[in-house]
Amino acid sequence: MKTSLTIAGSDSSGGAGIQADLKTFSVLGVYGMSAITAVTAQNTLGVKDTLLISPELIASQIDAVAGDIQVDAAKTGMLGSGAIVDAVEEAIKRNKLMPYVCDPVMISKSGAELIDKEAIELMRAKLFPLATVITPNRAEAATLIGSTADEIGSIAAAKDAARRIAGAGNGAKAIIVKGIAQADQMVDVFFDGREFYELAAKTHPNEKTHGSGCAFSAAITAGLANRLSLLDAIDQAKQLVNMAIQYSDGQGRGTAPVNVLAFAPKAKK
Ligand code: PXL
Repeated sequence: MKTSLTIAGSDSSGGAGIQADLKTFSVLGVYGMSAITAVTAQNTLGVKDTLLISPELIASQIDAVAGDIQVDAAKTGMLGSGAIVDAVEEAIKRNKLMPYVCDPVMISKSGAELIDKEAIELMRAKLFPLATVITPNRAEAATLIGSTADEIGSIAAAKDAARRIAGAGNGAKAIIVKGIAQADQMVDVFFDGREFYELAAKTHPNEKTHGSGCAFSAAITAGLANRLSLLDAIDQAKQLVNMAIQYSDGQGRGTAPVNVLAFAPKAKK
């Protein structure tokens, strides 16, 4: 069985973060492992409290796992602070974690800030160059180019942002900018450093999307662990998230979590 490691925050509601990642790994037949960067007290209505784990304990979780079990692919999600970004960069290099998917988590669906400004710049400088792909949504891509989400409202603007973030040699090797609404479609723009690809799926206006970004980057990670090409891993992740939103089970009184079990293989009759 292939394996994946997620380096991310815990979401007590089970919809996003570590919990979304492990569920997604499982649904794709991958053995999941975790290094927890933060504990959030959270439900579908919002983040009530957060504790960042010490950089030393985060590094020690990664070293413990990777020192024993082969890691076929890794991802990062919520990192929280510059000191954590530093520790994670060193641990990724020390343990040669590859392929590595960087989800540049900045703000929760409910609007809570999950990382500080200084750490965003460190993440760009230290983690993007190590990543196989980075997976910003529109708002995150906008932050990375000093723009606003509204200004990345078209495919052309998303391509421009992707080129600016991935370009310049020392940037990310590949990038997917998520969530460009076009008529009744949600389009993600993938740039592999040479060519652009547009991945579209019908929009589900139910807004049951808590954890969609985490499930997406986790699905890419599991796909890479299973030795899919990056484009095939992204394509599978898009289908998984699309079904997970469509078949959300509707938990909670706020933004309901996605349901990654919707992508589970169906038993043959
Ligand atoms: O979806 C981003 C995200 C990542 N990690 C944790 C979160 C969230 C959003 O709520 O709670 C721990």
